[in-house]
Amino acid sequence: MARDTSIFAHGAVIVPDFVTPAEEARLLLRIAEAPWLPELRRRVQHYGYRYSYSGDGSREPAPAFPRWAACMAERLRPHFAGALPVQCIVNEYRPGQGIGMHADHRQFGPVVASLSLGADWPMRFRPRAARPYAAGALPGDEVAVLPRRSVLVLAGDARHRWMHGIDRGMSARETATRVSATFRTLAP
Ligand SMILES: O=C(O)CCC(=O)C(=O)O
Repeated sequence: MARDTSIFAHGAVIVPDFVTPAEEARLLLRIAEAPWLPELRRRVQHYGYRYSYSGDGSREPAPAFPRWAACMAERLRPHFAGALPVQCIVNEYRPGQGIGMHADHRQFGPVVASLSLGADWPMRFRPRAARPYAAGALPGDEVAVLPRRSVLVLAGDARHRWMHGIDRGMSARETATRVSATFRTLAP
């Protein structure tokens, strides 16, 4: 992928080792003991505000951030230009599970930051231009491995003009479970 067409030249950054192995283990324990929402093909937890997957732009209140999420939100502030993230989705991906190509709703703020836990997993990135929602590989897609304990920060064009997703074919080759916690502010 030519450097100037990469999402990493347009506002995406991977911050390695954002949490230590001991913190990762504690976070996974805290997350595992909380209730999961079973409404998708993967298990999720929503905090602060519920994210509407139908794309209707609704923003219903959700349970308050648990202590671990409040600590992570505080630690992520510098990546949000000092703003405190107020919405978090935890996603659990088992091998063969994924998340469709999407860009986050515009009612959330200009930065999205996703903490990866449990396993290194690949994520697909795609400019929004042509056939943005197609599953599987398209020419021009970029795949990057998100290392466990890292944070992926999407800002600027990477947030609004690119899509991201994990396709199930790709994840079927994985052997371990990945858990992510994605943090957002609200749009002004
Ligand atoms: O799993 C991730 O890192 C990203 C999750 C995501 O894109 C979302 O919850 O909208």
